[in-house]
Amino acid sequence: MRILVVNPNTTAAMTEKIGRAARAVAASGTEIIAVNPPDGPVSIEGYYDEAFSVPGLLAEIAKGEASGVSAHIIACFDDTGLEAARSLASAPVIGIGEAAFHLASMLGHRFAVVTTLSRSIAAIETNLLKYGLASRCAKVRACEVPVLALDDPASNASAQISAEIERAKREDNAEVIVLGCAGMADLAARLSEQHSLPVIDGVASAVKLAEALGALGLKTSKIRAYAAPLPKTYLGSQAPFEPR
Ligand code: 5HY
Repeated sequence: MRILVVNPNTTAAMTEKIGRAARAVAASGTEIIAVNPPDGPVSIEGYYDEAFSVPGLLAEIAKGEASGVSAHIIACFDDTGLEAARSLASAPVIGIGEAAFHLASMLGHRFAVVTTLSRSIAAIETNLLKYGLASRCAKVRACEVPVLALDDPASNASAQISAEIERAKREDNAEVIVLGCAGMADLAARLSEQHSLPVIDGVASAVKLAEALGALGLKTSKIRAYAAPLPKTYLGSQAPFEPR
C-alpha cells in the first residue's frame, strides 16, 4: 500500500524527519511518500499560518489522489485542512492530532497534550471538542519551544518538553502524554522511557491507523459532510482549485 504524508508547512528538513518517523513504523508492504507544498508558511503556529497552509496541503492531496494512494496523512498536529481534504479525497485522510488522541484514549483514563507555543493551544482544544474527546484530555500544555527550534540543540527543547510532562503527571493526573507537534515525532520513545508512561506521537499513530483503514478497504463516506465539492467557478489565483 502507498500512504501520502503531507507536512503542510514548507520546511523540507521537518518533512524528512516526519518521513523517517513514518517509515520507522510502517509495515514492510507500505510505501511512505512524504511531501510538503512549495508555497506557504515555514511553520504553522496559530490560525493565520494555518489558513495559508491549506491551499498547498490540498494541492498535495489532489496529487496523491491522482496517483491512487491508499490513504493520506496530514502531518500537522492542528489537523490543518482536515475536513476540506476529506471532501476532496476518496481515500481516507487522517490527521496526526486526531490519531494520537484516539490511541491515547485507549491507554489511560486521562491524557495531556504537550504542544509548542501557547498560541497553538486553542486550536487543539477546539479539535478535542470536535472529535468528542475533550473529556479524556486533562489539559493541553505548551512547552514554549517554537516549531522550528525543535531541531536546534541549543533550544533545550527536549528538557522543556520533559519539564511539561512532569507537570502534567503531577498537576493534571495525566496517565498518557500526547506530543502536540509533528516536529516532536522523534522524541516519543525516549520520553516514554524517561517518564515511565506512554508518550504518543501522532505521525506513528496515523501511519498505523491509515494501514488499518487501507487493509480493511475502508474509505471516507462521500454522502453529506465530506461529499465532493460542488462544481463551481473559482476566480483569479484560485482557479486551479476549481471543483469540476
Ligand atoms: C505542527 N505546526 O505539527 C504544528 C504544531 C504547532 O508547523 N507543525 C507545524 O505547534 O501548532
